[in-house]
Amino acid sequence: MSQDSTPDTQRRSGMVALVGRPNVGKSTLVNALVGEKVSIVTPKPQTTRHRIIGVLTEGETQIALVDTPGMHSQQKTALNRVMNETAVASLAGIDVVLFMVEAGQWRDEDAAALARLARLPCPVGLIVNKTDRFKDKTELLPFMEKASTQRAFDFVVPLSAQRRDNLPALMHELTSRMPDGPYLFPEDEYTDRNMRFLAAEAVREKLTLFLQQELPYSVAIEIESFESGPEQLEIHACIWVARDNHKSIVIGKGGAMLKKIGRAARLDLVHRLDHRVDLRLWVKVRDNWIDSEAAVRELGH
Ligand SMILES: Nc1nc2c(ncn2[C@@H]2O[C@H](COP(=O)(O)OP(=O)(O)OP(=O)(O)O)[C@@H](O)[C@H]2O)c(=O)[nH]1
Ligand SMILES: [Mg+2]
Repeated sequence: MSQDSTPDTQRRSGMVALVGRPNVGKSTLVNALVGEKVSIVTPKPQTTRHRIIGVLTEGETQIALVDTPGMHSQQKTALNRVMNETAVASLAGIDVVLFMVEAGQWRDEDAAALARLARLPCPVGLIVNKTDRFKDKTELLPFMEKASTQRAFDFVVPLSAQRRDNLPALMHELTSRMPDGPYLFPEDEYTDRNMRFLAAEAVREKLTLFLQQELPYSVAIEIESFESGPEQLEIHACIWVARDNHKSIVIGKGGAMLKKIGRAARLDLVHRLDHRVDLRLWVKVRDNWIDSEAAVRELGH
């Protein structure tokens, strides 16, 4: 029995994984359901690199939402491969899988991601996200028809994660499928990740937002120290880049870009951690780290 008066026998608790190709809105949905910023979101594909759990406890049900890196066909670098492996490995021990696509778009990469779910023993629901892009919802019907016949899905929910539209319909589908049992996480926790991880991800989010093109894909953040002083959190983070010329781009003219990234990440962290934060950033080069599996794993992937 847990600390409050509800016996575990009346509770339900389970794991729900979100999968799909990059950029369809998986992390946005996890954040919308949990009501906290669990996972970083950017307009660029391949933003999420880790398996991150967002925890939602409501009524007598706890749902652990597992955000995964978008499954992609590109396997060029060791980092690409490790991200795909992470997505597939995240499906072990899952009670329900949500396969997400973008309203109106069925690409080869969606088909490839769905093929990877072929032998899953658990229920798989189809989530058609970004329905806000269709003013007239009847225009969505042919797409819904096409997407929902790509597999014998257990349920289909169209929604807008960004506008929080139709989330109750999804909650209804999930809650009824959660097995009986005690909570997997403490009720007051909303993620399995610690503050160090959230700090590193805040820096990576700003970097991805502010830097152009390919560069964000070859950057990793390492928290070198994280200390809680009487006044504020002291965070020292190293930005690892893969080439010498990347270093000068991240630093920017007179250090302007690094300052911009640091300021935005710091404000984010102050807001999320409800604490004063002193964030110091360094940029270091580790030649072609994204091509070395050892380096990819060493840098936290
Ligand atoms: N219009 C619209 N945009 C959305 C919606 N949900 C997410 N987006 C946008 O889609 C982009 C990608 O969102 P993410 O949540 O990072 O997508 P993801 O599937 O986690 O991407 P990866 O981590 O790269 O696999 C961002 O610009 C979001 O703001 C939605 O419901 N409507
Ligand atoms: Mg994501």
